[in-house]
Amino acid sequence: EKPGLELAVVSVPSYACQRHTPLLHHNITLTDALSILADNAELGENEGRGVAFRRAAALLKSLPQEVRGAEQLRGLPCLGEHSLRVIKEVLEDGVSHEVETTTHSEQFKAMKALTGIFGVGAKTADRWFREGIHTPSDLQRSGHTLNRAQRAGLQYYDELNLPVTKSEAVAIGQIVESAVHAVLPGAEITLIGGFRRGKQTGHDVDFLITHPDEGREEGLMPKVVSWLEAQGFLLYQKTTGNSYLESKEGPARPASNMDRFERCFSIFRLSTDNEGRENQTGRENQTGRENQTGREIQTGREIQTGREIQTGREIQTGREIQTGREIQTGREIQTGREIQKGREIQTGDGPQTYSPTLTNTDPHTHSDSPHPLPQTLVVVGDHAQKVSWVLGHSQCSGPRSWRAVRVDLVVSPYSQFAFALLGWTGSKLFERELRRWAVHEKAMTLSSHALYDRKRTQYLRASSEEEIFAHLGLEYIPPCDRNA
Ligand code: 8DG
Ligand code: MN
Ligand code: MN
Repeated sequence: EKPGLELAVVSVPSYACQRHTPLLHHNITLTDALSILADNAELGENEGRGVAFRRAAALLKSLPQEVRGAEQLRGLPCLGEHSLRVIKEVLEDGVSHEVETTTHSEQFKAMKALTGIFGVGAKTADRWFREGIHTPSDLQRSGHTLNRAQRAGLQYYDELNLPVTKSEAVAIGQIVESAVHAVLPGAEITLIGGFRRGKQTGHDVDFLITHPDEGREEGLMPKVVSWLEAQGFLLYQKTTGNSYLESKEGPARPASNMDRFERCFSIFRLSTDNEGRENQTGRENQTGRENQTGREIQTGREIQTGREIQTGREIQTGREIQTGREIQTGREIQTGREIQKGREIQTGDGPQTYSPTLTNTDPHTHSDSPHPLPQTLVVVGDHAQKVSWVLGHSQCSGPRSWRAVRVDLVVSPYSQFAFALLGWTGSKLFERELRRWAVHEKAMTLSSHALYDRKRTQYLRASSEEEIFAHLGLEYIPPCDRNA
């Protein structure tokens, strides 16, 4: 009668890094509910509670089939009392009261909207919320002094909350490759983060850069950034130097989960039409750029012709397709960010346009109404400048042929490459579980730099991810199965 009752007797290991967790799984309704509660806990700076919900969700993601009844969950690890209660409610009633209350709460909606601004964390968002600032437009109007990251975050709010597609990631990869090879021939560039795990969309694009001759990679990031800046590819960048060598802590005792590689948080300016792509920078008279672009035009970007972007129809369709599923499942408050988190099935290779026009751009309310929000429509007089962030550009001068994309670059010495690769491929929970496994089960300390064996008091070398899993006594889990 109930297929899958045998789930109860299947033994499931309790660390996510011991399990295969594919991108597509069988319990989306349940994991969506739990992930909203995890988000809410994290926004309330209750990290422990957040992790508990994330672990429960990850367990469900790893199950070979759909859970139909709570009795199937008996004997499974990672399901705390609270998570179990939520799961049972969803199984029985289709929804969880707590999840519904959360998604409709003013505070949750505001915190999601504000932390959706690049450069804004939970603490800052909470402070603003308590001052009555609930949306990016409230913030814009407030006249608050913002740092450089936040100003860029506000300016490109809409675009940065639209999923980055795989083909956009590929195009960015070609630009990064050009930059890196221009300043350091022989350097190797690897796509990391969610795209390496097989996601079709992401909230950003992550790259790891190294060079086989150890030492050649030193000081690489500022050169790459200068090159990119000179070519007009960067809308924002913040580079931080390698602090690993100077650090007194040593890799065995990292101060936090943050690593100390040379890295760059950036916002790229990516051309979105064929004309622009012929010289990616959008600067008309660049020379010698033909070889960089010849291939990009062929990368399945047919729907991105300038014409289509200019027609309001296409743009609106794009948004509707991206949000359609959320509407169906009553997940009104879900934003572009959510869509990126494991909802790739729906977005797929869908429209890659963004909205440069006055469509409804508040990600938290747009599916409540198919009509544009008044706040984004009032572009008259003094308001014109203030709402210009909604348009993603400073002048209301019509459509443009590029979009902003968040890009993370990391440089690692060759000898640490495998650790950096493992540490930056994610998912975040998978990484966390790897480190927890290392400490609690193996008395080892794992970071994105090294693996330290505390019993043998020595570092364990590895030149591949497989070797690291082996050192840890774990079965090798390929990137596509690290979607915990
Ligand atoms: P998304 O962008 O598609 O939403 O997903 P993602 O690619 O998995 O998330 P991400 O936020 O881009 O993070 C990618 C991986 O990088 C993830 O495993 C977490 C890891 N990571 C950071 N910051 C740091 C850091 O400072 N140190 C280390 N070691 N890892 C980090 O995001
Ligand atoms: Mn990413
Ligand atoms: Mn990232």
